[in-house]
Amino acid sequence: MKPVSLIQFLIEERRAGHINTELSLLIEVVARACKRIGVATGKGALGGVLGAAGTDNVQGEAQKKLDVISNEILLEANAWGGHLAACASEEMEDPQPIPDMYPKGQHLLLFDPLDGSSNIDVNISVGTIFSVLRCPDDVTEPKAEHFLQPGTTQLAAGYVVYGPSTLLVLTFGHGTHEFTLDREIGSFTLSRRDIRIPEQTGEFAINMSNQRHWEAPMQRYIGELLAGNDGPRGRDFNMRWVASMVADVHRIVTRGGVFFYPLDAKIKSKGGKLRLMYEANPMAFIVEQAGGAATTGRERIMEVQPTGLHQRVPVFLGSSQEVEQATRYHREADNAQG
Ligand code: AFP
Repeated sequence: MKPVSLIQFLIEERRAGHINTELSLLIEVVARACKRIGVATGKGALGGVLGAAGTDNVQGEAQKKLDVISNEILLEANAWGGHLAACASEEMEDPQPIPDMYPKGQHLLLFDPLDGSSNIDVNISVGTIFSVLRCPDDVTEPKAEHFLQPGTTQLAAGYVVYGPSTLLVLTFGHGTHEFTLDREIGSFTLSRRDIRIPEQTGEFAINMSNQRHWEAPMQRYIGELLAGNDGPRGRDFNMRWVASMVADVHRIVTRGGVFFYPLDAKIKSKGGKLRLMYEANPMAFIVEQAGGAATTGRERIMEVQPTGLHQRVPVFLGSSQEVEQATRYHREADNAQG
């Protein structure tokens, strides 16, 4: 098969009427910025980019040097790109307007510039996650409220995983597709079109160290997986946890599986651990477009009406049979409590 570059693929999507020119050019800018982030993360200690930045982000988390570097690379690339009205990041409290000296576009971009950054110093895969929304027509200076659109309104979503190879996984709502960075020519090339996540799986991902803090339906569901062949599920399940959402989700997009970051007593007051706008929504769009499912344990993630730019939600995503079973246990428990 003749290799298909990302640029060719974007032109095909435009010709198919799935995206407009501005959106395809925006994705090119984001992909190019992620190539630069890949180079920076790849340098590691030799580039002096490991370790803490000495600052905290809006969530009160200690920032890694590469969190700050990746954020700046994405802001800079998208500022002059001319396809955005504004962007928002995990690393910034408020949306970043496009400087007046640059042309503005009709899109809003949200991103987690370096997800899993607590793993960067131990050389485990990390990634960039992004989501694209339309800027409301009558808005010239977007504020946080203009980003608060449910996941169903996303025009595009994607992640780049910086691992042994650098991969871009992307959806515009017409399937989910994977591109591998050809480091010799420096361009992303289509490596899998129309990815399908198997409905059934024998592999789950969750931070087991939080078990005692989970709600009863989560205890029940995971308890049954751990009981395996000797329990009501009648088959064994294996566990994986990288603690980089991008890496855990990419494993599921590649061979199936189910990922959970449920509500627990420790994070209940925050509403969850993972952020809705630039982690849960884009991953839900990608997974659903690959035939999987994504809920908060109670409702479809992409139907959650956002109330805050950095809002957190519980996340259940992956192979549909397991997401539906775990969600059913939570709904049954809620109904039983009346
Ligand atoms: P960092 O970006 O701070 O490393 O957090 C990573 C993350 O947001 C997500 O990528 C992981 O799935 C999750 O947190 C890991 O959480 P635990 O540290 O509780 O395992």
